[in-house]
Amino acid sequence: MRCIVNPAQDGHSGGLEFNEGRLVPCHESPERAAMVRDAFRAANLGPEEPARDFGLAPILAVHDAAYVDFLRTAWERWTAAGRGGQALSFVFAAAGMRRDVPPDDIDGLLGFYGFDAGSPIVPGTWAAAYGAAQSALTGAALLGAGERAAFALVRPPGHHAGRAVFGGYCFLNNAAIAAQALRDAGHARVTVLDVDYHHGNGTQDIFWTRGDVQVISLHADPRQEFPYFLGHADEHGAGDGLGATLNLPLPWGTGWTVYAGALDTACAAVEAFGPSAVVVSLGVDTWEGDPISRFTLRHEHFRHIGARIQALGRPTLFVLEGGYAVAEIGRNVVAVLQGFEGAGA
Ligand code: OKP
Ligand code: ZN
Repeated sequence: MRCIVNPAQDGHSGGLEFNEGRLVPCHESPERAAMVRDAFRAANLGPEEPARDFGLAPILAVHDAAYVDFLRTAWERWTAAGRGGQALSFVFAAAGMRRDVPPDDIDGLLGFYGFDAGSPIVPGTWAAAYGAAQSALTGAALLGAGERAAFALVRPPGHHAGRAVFGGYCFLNNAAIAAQALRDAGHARVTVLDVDYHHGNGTQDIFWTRGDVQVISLHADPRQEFPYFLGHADEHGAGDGLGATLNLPLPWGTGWTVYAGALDTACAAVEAFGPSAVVVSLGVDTWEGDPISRFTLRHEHFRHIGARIQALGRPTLFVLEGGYAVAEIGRNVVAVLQGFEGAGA
């Protein structure tokens, strides 16, 4: 399978996130992508392919125009306010406050559009997020050209980014943008299957009322884990989308046996929905040694995840999400792709 790469992604770098009471270097770093690329090369999984540029239209098909405008100009506004360093929210529009009047001030805007203090905007953020979305779109185009599978090696990740919200290291929802592009290319039903450790709240938000895009997420229970305020089992979608959202929250400490059962439940739901393409939000922060997560999957289990997804028998686009054990992220991602390809089982 081909691996879509885009050097623009490396420009989102050097930020600090607010973590356990201190500012620390962002867990989500350019080295992650370099490690995955090296592992993909070493495994001889296929050629690398540069991202093509599909412009803003496919991004605006899932994101709010004013939000995209904010992201595009946030760094400019930050420097115009005399700031350097990085732009990070310190105030948020919580329950009981107004959401209908966007502030003019950059600090207010950061809190209006952001939902956490862990997603700094730096000079290269917009170009990187835009580049990642273009990589995902290139992957969708490869499926359109008849490829059975493709891998978009993207960062920053996307699944926490909603229609008009950033957070959880995510700015543009790469998987959702690709899923919508597949819809627009003629796939009547598309599934986004999210196996990242964290709930894909942004993807759920984007397709909440849509019956044509199924959103399934296996993740740490939001009672215990980020993003805390979405991802419960009783969320099923609304309107035309009722029944097209499936959340499978799992407790801290979840290992392969329980995880595999939930993955079977997820895959049965995919079969029942009957999509003609699947987009996988591929996070490997479910690994036992991940520094910010608390599942206990072992390296060999990632191959099983890939094999189970392959058994769905649908054109599949893998889009990278999380995984913060930098030294291990490459081999864990590659194990999923090898499991899918049935290589060296
Ligand atoms: C993004 B993706 C840990 C802070 C965690 C947010 C995690 C975002 C994960 N103390 N902050 O889903 O992998
Ligand atoms: Zn994650």
